[in-house]
Amino acid sequence: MRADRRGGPGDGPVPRSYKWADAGARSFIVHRGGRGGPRSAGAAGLVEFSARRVSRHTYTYCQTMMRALVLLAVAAYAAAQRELILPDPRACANRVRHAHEFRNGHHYFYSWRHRATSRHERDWLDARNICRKHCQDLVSLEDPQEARMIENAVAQDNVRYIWTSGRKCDFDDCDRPDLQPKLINGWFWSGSGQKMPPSNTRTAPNYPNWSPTGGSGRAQPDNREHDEGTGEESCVGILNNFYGDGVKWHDVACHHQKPWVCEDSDELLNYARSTSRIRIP
Ligand SMILES: [Ca+2]
Repeated sequence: MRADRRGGPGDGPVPRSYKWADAGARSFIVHRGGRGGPRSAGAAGLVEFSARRVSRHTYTYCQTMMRALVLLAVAAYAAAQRELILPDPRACANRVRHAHEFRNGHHYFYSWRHRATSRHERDWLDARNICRKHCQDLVSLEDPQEARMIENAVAQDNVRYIWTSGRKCDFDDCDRPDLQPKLINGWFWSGSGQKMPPSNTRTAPNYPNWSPTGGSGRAQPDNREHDEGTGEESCVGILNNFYGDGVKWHDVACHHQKPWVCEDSDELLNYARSTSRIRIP
């Protein structure tokens, strides 16, 4: 089933490259920019030189144009470098807290329940940064109760899909034996840094709640886009019955745009409180 070609997992590939920076500067490939997303880092590939003989004037002109194109490519590449941001203490103090969802000392934020973001969808890194500005991060589902809380909200509000902070460790420094194979043992919650249980096991009913199916009919995570040559499915979304499978977890390419859920980050709250005189609740 390829219903995921419209806005969901699996949008068409336009190779881009940008910096992954939640644990240091790293590069990884994404396949579509989109709003607020990475911009062309491959523009240098557009620069081609004809082998035919040219006049000195034309040669100089071409040299100038090539320099300009290379500069444009460098500028585009620089613009494409995206990193995680530090929190803004004032934004932290004024963060929207959906108070009825207060758990283990953490407030949560549902993008579709807040008027200003109710229609917004962002790629995974942009969504993280929106959360981080407010001393939160994308939600981490470290136990079945928290997972049910978020999954129930997705179902009740009839939200098509959302981002979590789930991430596959498939960048530099992820070659530890205990993280192999990555599709089974390489998953962690980037919001809290906690490792997930192996994706092929269940520690409680429907936890972890990976879908038994997906775009190619295989159990998740399946890294389907990798097999199709269009990228890596390195981020974890919750999809609402997208494949007739109920509200389930899917590995999805990080450039896709989705609503999101933020959760208070103790680390970012402590940082903002220690570096600002603003009172942050
Ligand atoms: Ca998948």
